[in-house]
Amino acid sequence: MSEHDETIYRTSTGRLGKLMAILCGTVIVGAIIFFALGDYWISELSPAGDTFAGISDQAAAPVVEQTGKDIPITLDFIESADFRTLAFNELPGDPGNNPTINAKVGDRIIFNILNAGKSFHAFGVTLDEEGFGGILGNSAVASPNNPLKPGDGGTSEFIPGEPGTYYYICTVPGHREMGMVGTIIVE
Ligand SMILES: [Cu+2]
Repeated sequence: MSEHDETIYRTSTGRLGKLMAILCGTVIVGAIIFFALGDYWISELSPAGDTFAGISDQAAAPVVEQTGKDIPITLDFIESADFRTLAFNELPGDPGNNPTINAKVGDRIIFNILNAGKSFHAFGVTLDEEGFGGILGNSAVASPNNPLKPGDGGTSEFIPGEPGTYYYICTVPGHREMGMVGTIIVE
């Protein structure tokens, strides 16, 4: 009895060709479907992407009953000579540095923002105690992706809907930590 008395199955060139044709056909058809619908696959962020980008399904904040009071605030982005300290209006230690804003629910705070520095900056109001996300309503002026160039400015407004402590910040990552943050106290 030899070692190889069982039938040994071998494929033929013809069968191998057929296999390759089926595999290639599957890949090509799959690629056509994938690329034809590419816009569908990528036009919406995944739930994880939404979370990362700070997009939520929650309904926009309920319309706030306005008090009719306007609070105009002028804020200039400024930098220390060595660029290590960033601030609004005045450097830390000087009167007028990062002024605290007091408002009541329904007041309209109107921001007049100017980049008086040499770096890029952007503006927004957030409830977050750290970081640069969670910018509320129409409070943003420019954005980290499209910031204010030196000398550029803009306006925005913020109507707080609930009492609490809010923060106005530079939304360029890192700038808040370097000092570009002020408090809005809403009663
Ligand atoms: Cu900044």
